[in-house]
Amino acid sequence: MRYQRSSVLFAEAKKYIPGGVNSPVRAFKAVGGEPIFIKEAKGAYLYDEDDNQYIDYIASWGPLILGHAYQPVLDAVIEKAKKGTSFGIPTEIETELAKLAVGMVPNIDKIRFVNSGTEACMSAVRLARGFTGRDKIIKFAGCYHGHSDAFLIQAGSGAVTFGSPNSPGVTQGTAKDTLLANYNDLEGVKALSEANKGEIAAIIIEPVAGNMGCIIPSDSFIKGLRELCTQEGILLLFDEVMTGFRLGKGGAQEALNINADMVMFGKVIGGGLPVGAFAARAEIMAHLAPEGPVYQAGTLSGNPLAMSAGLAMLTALDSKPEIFTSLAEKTEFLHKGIAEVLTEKGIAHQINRFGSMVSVHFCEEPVVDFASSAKGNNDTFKRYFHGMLDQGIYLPPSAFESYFLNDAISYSDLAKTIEAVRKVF
Ligand code: KE4
Repeated sequence: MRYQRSSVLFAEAKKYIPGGVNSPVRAFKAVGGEPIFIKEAKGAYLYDEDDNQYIDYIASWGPLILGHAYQPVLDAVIEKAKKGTSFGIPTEIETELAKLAVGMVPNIDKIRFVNSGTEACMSAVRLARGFTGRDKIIKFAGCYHGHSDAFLIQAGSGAVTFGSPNSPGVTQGTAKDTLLANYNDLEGVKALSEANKGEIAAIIIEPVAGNMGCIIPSDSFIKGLRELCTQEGILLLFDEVMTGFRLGKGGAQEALNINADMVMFGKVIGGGLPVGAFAARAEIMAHLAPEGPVYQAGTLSGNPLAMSAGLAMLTALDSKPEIFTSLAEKTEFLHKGIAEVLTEKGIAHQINRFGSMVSVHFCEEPVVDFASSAKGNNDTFKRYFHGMLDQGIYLPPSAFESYFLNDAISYSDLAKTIEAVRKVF
């Protein structure tokens, strides 16, 4: 049986770990069925516990942009581990990675390392509040910035009232400081800003969204946000946990030609080990402890083992920027191939793509925000996901996620993937 050992392992995992997973999206709740368990991975391929091979389109949700077990990262981590993994005392390699990252990304002078994208976004919001002396933030429905309380909020009752919790355990007290707007709706943001004049510390956004599938901001929307923030003294926070070091050296700021006030990173910056980061111009970062009063800390933040993976990864990307072009071309090839098959089969679909982020939505209307993305969350998607999985293609197990291509994927892998779509339909 194709998934026998995974099924046994899942039953065992559920005895000791809630839902059998350490992050909900892995449990296949959005697509049905049981998750597979991975034994190992190399390059573009995953191998599950039943020795099935898969072409991997999630790359651990983004980090492994050069493929699994990338040799230069392995070598760096193995060498570093022999000298100790963490000291809780400053090390030179933290400065090396900080210097490299600051050199690759525009508009940042200083960077603070943490251990996840959640920590990066949570800390950036606290710093924005501390820097501006304001309490409220605006976020967008469908954008995900990690699981800290301020972000687990859904639209409140009225268009310009505050949000309401979308998870038990998040208090009304927290929710009142988070305002909800819709992606690509600049008028809605302006209305919120007007109704809360002088009270908004930051607008936090995924500059190219990846948690509603891939959604690209309209030029007028993202430019309008920048202008509004400048005019109102609001900090524009780019959550580049997905886009950072994936869209190019300079991430979404460079790709969209928009200057953010703060940028948050995760995924690629850690090369597959737990690293997050947030960065800004010196004036803002000077407010962060121990230099300034805004507190933020972490036992394993900047640990040399994780830094060694991140340094090897960013060094590879910095020295071979053609990787970004090659990845974008592979993603375009996949997009066109899938679109051709779905059109030929008469399947209603939308495909959104930006750089090496792409998403397939089985709906009639263009996908430009959370509401339109939700229309693609249907049985056709579930049939597609499992049909591809059974043919050895591992896609994100949710209609609200993006594919993340890794550069180890070959054109023959892409061709196989397109052929598999044809077989499903
Ligand atoms: P982490 O705390 O999971 O490292 O990062 C949170 C985060 C912040 N910002 C953006 C734009 C993100 O995409 C994420 C995390 N992404 C999800 C995938 N959509 C992680 C997968 C998971 O939750 O297991």
